Amino acid sequence: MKKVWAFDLGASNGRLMLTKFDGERLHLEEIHRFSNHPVFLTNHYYWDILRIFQEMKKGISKSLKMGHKDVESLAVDTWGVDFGLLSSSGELLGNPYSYRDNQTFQGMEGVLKKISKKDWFLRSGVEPSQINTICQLYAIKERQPDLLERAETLLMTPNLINYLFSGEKANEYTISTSTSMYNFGLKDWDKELLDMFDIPHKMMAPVVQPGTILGPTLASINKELSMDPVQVIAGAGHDTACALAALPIKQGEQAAFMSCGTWILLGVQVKEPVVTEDSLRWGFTNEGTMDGEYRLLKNSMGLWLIQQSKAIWEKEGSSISYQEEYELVRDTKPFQRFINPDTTDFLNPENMPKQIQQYCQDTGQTVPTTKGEFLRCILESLALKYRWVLERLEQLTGKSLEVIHMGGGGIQNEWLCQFTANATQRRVVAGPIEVSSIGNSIGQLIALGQIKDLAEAREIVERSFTTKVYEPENQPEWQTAYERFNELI
Ligand code: LRH
Repeated sequence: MKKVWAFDLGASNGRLMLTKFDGERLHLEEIHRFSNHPVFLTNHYYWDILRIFQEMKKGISKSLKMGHKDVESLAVDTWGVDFGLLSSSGELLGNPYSYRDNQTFQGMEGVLKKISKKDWFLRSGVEPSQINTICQLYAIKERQPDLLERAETLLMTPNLINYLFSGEKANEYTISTSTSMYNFGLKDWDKELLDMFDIPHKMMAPVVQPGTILGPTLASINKELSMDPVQVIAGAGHDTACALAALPIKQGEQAAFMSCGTWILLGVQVKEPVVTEDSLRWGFTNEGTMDGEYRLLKNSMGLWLIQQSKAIWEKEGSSISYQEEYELVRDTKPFQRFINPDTTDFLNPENMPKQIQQYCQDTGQTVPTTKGEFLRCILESLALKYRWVLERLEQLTGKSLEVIHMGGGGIQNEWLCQFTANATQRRVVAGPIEVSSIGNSIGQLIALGQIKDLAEAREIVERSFTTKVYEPENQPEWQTAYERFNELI
């Protein structure tokens, strides 16, 4: 029985899973879960990386106390685009910023003064968007040039944590492709682009392939946690790459994948990046997969809209449970109003429900007032947007996509799954929930020689976890709704 620790850090919580592989099946056990939200201070949003690391160590201690002493390795996957900077003595320079910080808007304006959206996309395959690493770096350079002058190494978030565990500085391929600074043609950091923005090449720690074994945990960590060293593996560092690796897509199946969390990423795996006028115009992105191919996908707003609405309701003293949320959606009249979930208005507003009301008012629709109306409006709009994305994915790849594999925490929202099936008129196969942790574990088990490749890994996932199928229903109503939604966006 092989055992590995998978740390999966999301933009609302982080967790440590112990994964056991008996040669046939994967067995996942949640060891530790902690909340993780950007912290607002001095007018900026930061990640509390020290607390995150502390919680990760707490997770290991818990696991050891539970008797898991023969764990082989650990790997970390996180959300994309963010990073930490290290000084020449290898110490962390400040708290990493969150991509939701406002500075990225100015950063994007600056970036676009130097490079056109088209050139940006042609080089990186990544949708020009203010959340990308390049915009953040630009903004930091403008606001506090001394920080970048002092920075000797830039490590993407999962790689920063790998470094804290192992002392090894390396950026992993899948997460590096989320930055806009990785050139998919060169298969390396884009030195010309870095020059354009005065970013020293040597600051960018080298890119290593998913599954690179970085080395054992540091002696100081082993001592602090009273543990035997384990191997630190740069599995797939990007949570979305992990999610795709762990969806039970069969070989030859005409399937789209959907990784459902704070963001929802809907896409297909392709052999080469799809970098065309259309993919640029429609806002698609090409990021790396665990097996060195590409994820052609759209970064869409996901459960963030609901999470942020619920946060406001909680502040107002009227929080709702998941069961109440389910009933409110069930009992609310459908198709009254829609939003385009992917406008920057919804990226980080102070008050999400108010922002939704504003949008409805500006677009001449009735304004939602009850919780049920907000929730229905969000969920229906998300599902309709996924149809929009799916149709364009079919056009871009020339393939008809017959089934959607959904995974991630978001699939616990049954309305999201059913509405997606209804809006797209495709069968939805939902599961597993913990796709990123499973993908993370698969990356480690491939690196350790326990699993041959992703095809074998997906068969193992299929044997190990249950899925739920949602068949499409109510076709005519969703068709009319889609026509209205299309006019709106
Ligand atoms: C989802 C995700 C997504 C984007 C965003 C910043 O967690 O990784 O793929 O990169 O975070």
